[in-house]
Amino acid sequence: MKIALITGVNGQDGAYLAELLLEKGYMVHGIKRRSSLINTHRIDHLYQDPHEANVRFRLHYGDMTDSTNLIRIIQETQPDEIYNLAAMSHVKVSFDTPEYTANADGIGTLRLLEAIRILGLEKKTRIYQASTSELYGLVQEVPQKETTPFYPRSPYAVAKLYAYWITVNYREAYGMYACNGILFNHESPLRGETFVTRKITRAVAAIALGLQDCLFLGNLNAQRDWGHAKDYVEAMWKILQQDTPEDFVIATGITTEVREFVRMAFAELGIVIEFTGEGAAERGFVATCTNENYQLELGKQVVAVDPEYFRPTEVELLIGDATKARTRLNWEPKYDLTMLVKEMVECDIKEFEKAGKVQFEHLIS
Ligand code: NDP
Ligand code: GDR
Repeated sequence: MKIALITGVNGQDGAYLAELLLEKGYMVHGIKRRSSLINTHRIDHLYQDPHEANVRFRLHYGDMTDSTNLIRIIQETQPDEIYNLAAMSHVKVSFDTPEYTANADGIGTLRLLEAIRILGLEKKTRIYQASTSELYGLVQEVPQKETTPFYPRSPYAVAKLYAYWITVNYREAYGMYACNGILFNHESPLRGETFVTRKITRAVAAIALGLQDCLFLGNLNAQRDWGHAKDYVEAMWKILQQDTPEDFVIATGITTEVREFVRMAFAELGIVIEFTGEGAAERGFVATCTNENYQLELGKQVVAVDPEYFRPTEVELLIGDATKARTRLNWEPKYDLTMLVKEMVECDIKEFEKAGKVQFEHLIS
């Protein structure tokens, strides 16, 4: 049985990857941080009672800022594959916590690579590094591929740049099987609520259900190449199954404005939005609402720009060329953006309805 270790196992990608590897018959170890409230809801369905026989999913407390902890977990678990997904992954927040971001996202990757070396596992353990399209930052070439020069635009991206190159360096210096997956934005119903897609689909559901008035957003002009996290974790696995370690871009090749994502999400519920104004004065109004389940007043303002969400330096355009992954890994995304938006909006509607029902039951019992 192959053994995998996933850092950031309770994040969006960690949850989908753990599920995939368990389906493939792996023993899966995951590292999660201690938190004051339980935050394992994304992986609770995978939980196995450690007291039972043949357990194939185990969680370990750990942190990317603690070398001793990482060395001990790797020594105990002896993984064939490590997927380094743990990171302070919010670009805007990285401007508020730049030093911590460098430590966890940059030096954290070095700590894992060094742990493998210290334990003499260079020839046994393969490692996947969660690199990002944010490395491309200020546009140098369109579409962006493996050979496109990097120009990071945030403390997050700069930390990930270090992680990218230290992974390449350990591969070249010590012959380790260490790879970067340069993944473009990928979303799902499990996406954190403060990333723009999930913030939008949650707000659209809440507005339609009469639980929220207005959705406040930052830069509506930004363009992103959005895929589905389920497709992208499959690419991570494929990257570690090749004969030789290499880096791959994973993307759909289609880019869409934030504004258009907003339109698509409302349209999913039969609500047509019209935008007026420009920059910080831009607003979205309900033009028509054909879904009789949602009683939205025509002309109601449901979107507004709040400059609070602008970033000191922005990444305006991302569009990836995943030809290498398509040809060498035989990787192909199964979801398109329409399917993704539909799944996210439907899940958020269900979540609010479920929460409402629980509240109601609570009131009458
Ligand atoms: P999430 O933010 O959903 O998950 C990040 C995970 O890392 C969480 O489990 C978090 O734990 C954990 N983590 C954060 N800091 C530490 C730390 N110091 N020590 C241990 N664990 C930590 O991110 P995603 O799942 O979306 O992304 C996975 C990885 O891929 C990240 O590295 C991200 O930067 C990268 N990436 C993501 C892309 C995307 O579009 N989703 C695209 C390209 C790259 P906790 O829950 O406790 O905060
Ligand atoms: P990103 O994702 O920065 O691309 O990083 P995010 O969803 O945060 O932003 C995408 C674009 O939307 C614009 N935007 C807003 N963003 C947020 N979060 N909130 C808003 O209100 C808002 N309004 C407009 C942003 O300015 C940006 O242009 C994600 C993360 O998952 C990273 O970890 C990963 O490396 C990259 O994707 C690829």
